[in-house]
Amino acid sequence: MTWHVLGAGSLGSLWAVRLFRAGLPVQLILRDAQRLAAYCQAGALTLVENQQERHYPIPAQTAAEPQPIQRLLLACKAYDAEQAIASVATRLIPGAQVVLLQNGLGSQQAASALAPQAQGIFASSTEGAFRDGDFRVVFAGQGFTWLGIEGDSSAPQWLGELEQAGIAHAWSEQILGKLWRKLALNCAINPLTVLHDCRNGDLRAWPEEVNDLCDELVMLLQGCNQASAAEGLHDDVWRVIGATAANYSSMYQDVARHQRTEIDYLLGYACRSAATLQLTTPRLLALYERLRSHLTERGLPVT
Ligand code: NAD
Ligand code: KPL
Repeated sequence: MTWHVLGAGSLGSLWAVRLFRAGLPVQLILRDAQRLAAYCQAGALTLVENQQERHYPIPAQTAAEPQPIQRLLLACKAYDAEQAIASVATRLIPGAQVVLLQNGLGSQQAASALAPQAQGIFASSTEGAFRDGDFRVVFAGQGFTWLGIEGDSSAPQWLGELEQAGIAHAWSEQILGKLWRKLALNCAINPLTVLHDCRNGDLRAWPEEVNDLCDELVMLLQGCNQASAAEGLHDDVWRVIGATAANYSSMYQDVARHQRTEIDYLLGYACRSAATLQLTTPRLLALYERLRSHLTERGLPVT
C-alpha cells in the first residue's frame, strides 16, 4: 500500500525518505504544478544524516491527480492542515487512514472532520529535522513518535512498516494525553525563549516564571481530564530545559526566520481550553498577550 506524503517539508521528507529507502511505495503530494516542476528539476529529495547526504528519487504528484488514497501522512504545519487535507479529501477512500503529524492540539480534529470517511491517527513526535534548501532535509535529532486513536488499543498492522523504515514509534490509546503533555512542555518553554530572546537552557535564569506556568498547566491538564499528562510536569520541563539547553526552541526559530508560529495550537489552545473550563490562569493569559504583542510588533500572525 502506497504511503502518500502531503507536505514535503522537514518532517514529511524525513518520513518519506526512510519509508522509501526501506523499499516501501511512497508518493509525495506537492502543493501545485510549479512545486512539482521544481521537484522534477531537483530530481530527488536529499537527506543529510550524520553529515552525509544522499538523494532519493521518490515519485511525486500534485493533489489534483485522481488516484485514490488509502494511506496518507499529513505532514504540514498545524495552521495548514485543514486546507491541505481538503485538497485531497475526495481522493481518500472510505476507511482510508490519515496520520496527522501536527504539533499542538486542535488542527488534528479540524482536519479529520474534513474527511469523515477516513480514520484520523494522531501523532506526537520529538524527532528533529530542518530544511537547509529546497527539497533538502537535515536529520537533526533522533526522537520518538507516538501514534494513536484515543481509546483504541488495537495498533494497525502497518506499524511494522515504520519498524522496517527505522522510525522509532509506539502506539498509544491515550494519544490525547501525549499531545497534551507535549503542548504543556511547549507552552512552558517556547514562548519564554521568544520573549527572553534566549536558548532553552537560559530559562534557568527565570525559575519562578517557568514554575508558575507549570502550576497553571498542571491545573489545566487536570481540568481537561488529563491527570496522567499532568504528573511530574515541573520536573519534566526542567529535564527538557537541561537536555536541550544549547538549542533554540522551534518557536524561537520560527520567529527568528520571520515565519508564522503555531501559537494558536499551543498557547492559544491552552488559554481557550482554560476559559471553557472557567479556570483562572492569569500567567498563561499574560504570556499569551505578551507573545501576541511581540509577534504583532514583528508583523507576524497571531493565529
Ligand atoms: P515544514 O514547514 O518544514 O513542512 C511543511 C510542508 O508542508 C512545507 O513544505 C509546505 O509547503 C507543505 N504544505 C503546506 N500546505 C500544503 C498543501 N496544501 N499542499 C502541499 N504541501 C503543503 O514543517 P515541519 O517542520 O515538517 O512541521 C510539520 C509539523 O510537524 C508541525 O506541526 C511541526 O510542529 C511538527 N514537528 C516538526 C518537527 C521538526 O523537527 N521539524 C518535530 C516535531 C514536530
Ligand atoms: O519541542 C520543543 C520545541 O522546541 O518545539 C522543545 C525542545 C521540547 C522545547 O519546548
